[in-house]
Amino acid sequence: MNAVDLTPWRESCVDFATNAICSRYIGELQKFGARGRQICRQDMFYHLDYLQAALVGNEPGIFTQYALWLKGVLSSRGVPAAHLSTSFDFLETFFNNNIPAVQAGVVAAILSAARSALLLEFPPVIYGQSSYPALPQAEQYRLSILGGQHKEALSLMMQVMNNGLSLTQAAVKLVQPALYQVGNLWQNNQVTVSQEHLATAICQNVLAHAYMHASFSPSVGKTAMFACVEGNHHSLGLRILADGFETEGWDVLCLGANLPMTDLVREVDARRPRLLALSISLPNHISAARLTIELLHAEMGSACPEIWVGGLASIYTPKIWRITGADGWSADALHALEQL
Ligand code: B12
Repeated sequence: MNAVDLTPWRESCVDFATNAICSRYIGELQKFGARGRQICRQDMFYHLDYLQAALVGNEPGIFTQYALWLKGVLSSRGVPAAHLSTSFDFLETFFNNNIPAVQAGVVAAILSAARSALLLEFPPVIYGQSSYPALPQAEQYRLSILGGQHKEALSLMMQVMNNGLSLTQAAVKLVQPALYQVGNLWQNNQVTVSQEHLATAICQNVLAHAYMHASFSPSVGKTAMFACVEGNHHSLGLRILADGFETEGWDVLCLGANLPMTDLVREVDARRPRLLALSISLPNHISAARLTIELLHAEMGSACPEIWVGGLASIYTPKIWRITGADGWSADALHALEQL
């Protein structure tokens, strides 16, 4: 059976569930004014995004992980997580009343697994484990980027490179674990969105500076193109990967964050790289990658380059990357370079 496509129902489902939840919790929501309703609505769209990702991946765990992650985010901000299960009830009611029974059954099973995990009080999901051990300096580096200590962060990066680590090793073992930890702290409401942005901006500068000090192998005469799929704004990991390829002698075209699908296809067709690397960070980017790859195959046929996917969304659910139709996957930039 093809994955149920919830797209035609998005607006009506979100309207229904938002109205229902706002009526149920009218007293509690009043203190947030019109914003309360807006946030509720936005959350319903997120629920549907993750529900769709679970359907596309045929992997209910994607939605359960999301529910547990969101429970952590909400509880750390003093929002009772009981609302979550009730929201899922309303989504289930909507689909029971609006889509064929077999499909509604699949949706209901995913929602029900998530509700059970919430009820059983499974611990919150943390999206922040690197596959390589972090360097001892990673903790100091994290403190520097969160404190806005740009020069200190840069000096730690240069120190580990002067100690013999390559640009990619330093990025994966110093910068990456520090940023994963920043994400965990944001999740627990221990750092603000501004601090997260500050930390990212410093890392971008540190990486640009470190690039100037990297060692580069002679050209291997191959070109790779790098892009975040449409909707993905997490471009820093992609940059580390692209810079890593460059140090290995590849010619690199890094197109950065949130590239519209049709523009990407046009660019790939015009430049004909040997390899295309697509980055996916949130589970709803899995569908975007799948659609992009389908479009590339349809437009380019046998001229389509080899395609790899990677990024956070591909790490926590084993083999989920296969759903995208890509030819290869790696957990991080070091792992990717080992496969060249
Ligand atoms: C910085 C950051 C942002 C920045 C990104 C800025 C930028 N220019 O990149 C901004 C502010 C834009 C952002 C926005 C959001 N973010 Co954010 N973000 C992060 C954070 C803290 C760090 C990301 C990062 O750079 N990591 C370090 C890099 C080096 O790691 P990486 O991306 O995994 O990349 C490595 C590998 O995955 C791999 N790789 C990556 N791409 C590819 C591609 C291929 C082909 C291959 C082979 C390998 C590969 O190689 C890389 C290098 O080793 C993460 C925390 C985390 N755990 O990552 C949260 C995080 C990813 N964000 C999160 C969320 C929720 C959001 C928002 C929805 C928040 C919001 N409410 O606005 C939005 C969504 C935006 C969107 N639509 O994409 C959550 C996602 C949770 C989930 N349920 O999946 C996280 C995990 C935070 C958390 N712990 O809760 N975010």
